[in-house]
Amino acid sequence: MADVVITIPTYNERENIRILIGKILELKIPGVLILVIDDNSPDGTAEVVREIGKKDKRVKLLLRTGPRGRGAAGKDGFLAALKEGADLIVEMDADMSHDPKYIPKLLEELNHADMALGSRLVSGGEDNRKSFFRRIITKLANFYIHFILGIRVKDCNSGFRAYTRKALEAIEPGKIFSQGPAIVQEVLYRAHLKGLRIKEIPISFKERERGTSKLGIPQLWKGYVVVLKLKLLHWFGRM
Ligand SMILES: Nc1nc2c(ncn2[C@@H]2O[C@H](COP(=O)(O)OP(=O)(O)O)[C@@H](O)[C@H]2O)c(=O)[nH]1
Ligand SMILES: [Mg+2]
Repeated sequence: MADVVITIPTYNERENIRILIGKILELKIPGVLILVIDDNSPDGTAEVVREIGKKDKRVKLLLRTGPRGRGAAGKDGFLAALKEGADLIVEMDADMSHDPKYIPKLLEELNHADMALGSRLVSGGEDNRKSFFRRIITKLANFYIHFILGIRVKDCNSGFRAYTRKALEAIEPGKIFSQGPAIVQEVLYRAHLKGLRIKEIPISFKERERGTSKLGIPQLWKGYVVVLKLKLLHWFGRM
């Protein structure tokens, strides 16, 4: 039984995952379990995690072998975290964009909120990515999500989040349908519809240090369509 489960979806993150796990363990979070959900990455990410897990029971691999997807992996991670008996659940990327030093702060916020997220767009937060295009896309996407879904969170696309068990149960992870990166918006909308208290804490969002991004233009475009779909599903009473 773990108190805090940190879920990390991975696809070809062999170079990042060992370093990230080391940094999280250094935080010495009581009752922590790091759960890496890997989609059978061709670069052998899973072997690295399995090997660490053999020596350290605080690290566990959840290997997926079906069709890959950030959403499918995220959903499995949430369900597994609840099964592990987690009181608090964190989700984060493996590529060092989400600095683990913020984890204790996110967890602390759960004393006053149902959900806490690392935000680039609140005062004190920053987006340090080099690509002007990516930074502007993030801002436009937020504008669009605020307008369509009526969510007041400033950084709706942040995938660095912490949940109380109750909050995650309210979101009903078993019902998540997004197979890809749109899970980030879907989960936030589910949280919004449930009236969860969401707190943003400023983070400095870094460029990924190693490996390559899996989010290209087609996924970005699909993300915009999914936001509309979420609204329509809500209108038709399906969400
Ligand atoms: N399990 C799994 N993880 C994925 C998949 N696609 C992306 N990820 C992970 O999701 C996180 C965010 O992906 P990333 O490529 O950094 O997206 P970006 O930050 O938007 O460019 C990283 O930890 C990725 O390894 C996938 O298909 N399956
Ligand atoms: Mg990334």
